[in-house]
Amino acid sequence: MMTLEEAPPSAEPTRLTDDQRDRLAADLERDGYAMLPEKLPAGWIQEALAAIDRITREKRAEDSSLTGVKVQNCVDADPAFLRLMMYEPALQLCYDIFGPMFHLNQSNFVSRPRDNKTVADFVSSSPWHADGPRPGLFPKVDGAMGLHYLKFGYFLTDLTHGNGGSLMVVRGSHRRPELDGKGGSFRIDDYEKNVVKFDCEPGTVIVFHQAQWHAAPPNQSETERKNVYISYCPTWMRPLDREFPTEADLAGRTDEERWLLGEPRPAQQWWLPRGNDSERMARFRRDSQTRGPAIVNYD
Ligand SMILES: O=C(O)CCC(=O)C(=O)O
Repeated sequence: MMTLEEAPPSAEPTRLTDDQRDRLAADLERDGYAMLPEKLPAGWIQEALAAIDRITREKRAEDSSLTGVKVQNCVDADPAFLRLMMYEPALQLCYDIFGPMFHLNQSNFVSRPRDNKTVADFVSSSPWHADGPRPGLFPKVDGAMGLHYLKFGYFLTDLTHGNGGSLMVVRGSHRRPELDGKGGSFRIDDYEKNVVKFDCEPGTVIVFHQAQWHAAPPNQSETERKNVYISYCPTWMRPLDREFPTEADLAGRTDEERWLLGEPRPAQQWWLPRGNDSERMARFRRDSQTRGPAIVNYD
């Protein structure tokens, strides 16, 4: 396997082609998840790892009992995560699914060493669930869970050794009620043939539907597992784990970052675009669309 140092120095991610977008959309529709065709550029991985290591060190210095560290809303914690929020292939897929009116729903990182804890608290490990909160109570569309947000997992450390606590999903489960309504009597063995485990290389990006059943077992390896999750939802949905920023918070942000972070605006403008709102994310349109007029016109 290629090490991070040996990886070609690709400064920026490669834009998805329209064919790749079609394939990813089909994978998402059928399976509820997809693996993006390219890994994160090596420089992006290194920058995110440096940020995770710095913050994790600080947290452990404040509380020496900490093993795993999880930081919610990490885009506010270091520019490396803000850069991940702008990952072009992710924003292209969001544009395909939500159109121009989407924004940041959630961001977090987890640094997970082997800690021999058995509690599935989303820090040491994560139990089987669909994302919520209380996703079973979300409105259904044609009997199935609608797509409320799209979640991207950025796996920054090696998981190919197989016992690092890799993300697992149940293929196709986004079309079923949460854990088939079994609650405490749910047994993953009943779904064995559809369980997919991402024992992946550093830089792998997995996208999944929020209704996808997923879990991550404890890390039983010597390699601390470090990853970032970033999700996006339509602008009419309130973000899950963050408040909207003030103008002062947004100082120095680009136009696209301001849009994704949720710049202050009149109430109705969260529902329908006004002025050039539907152009703010225009560069994430399909190549076939960028040559023509905007496809969404609400006026
Ligand atoms: O631990 C993991 O990788 C899964 C995290 C998770 O299930 C979640 O954030 O909802």
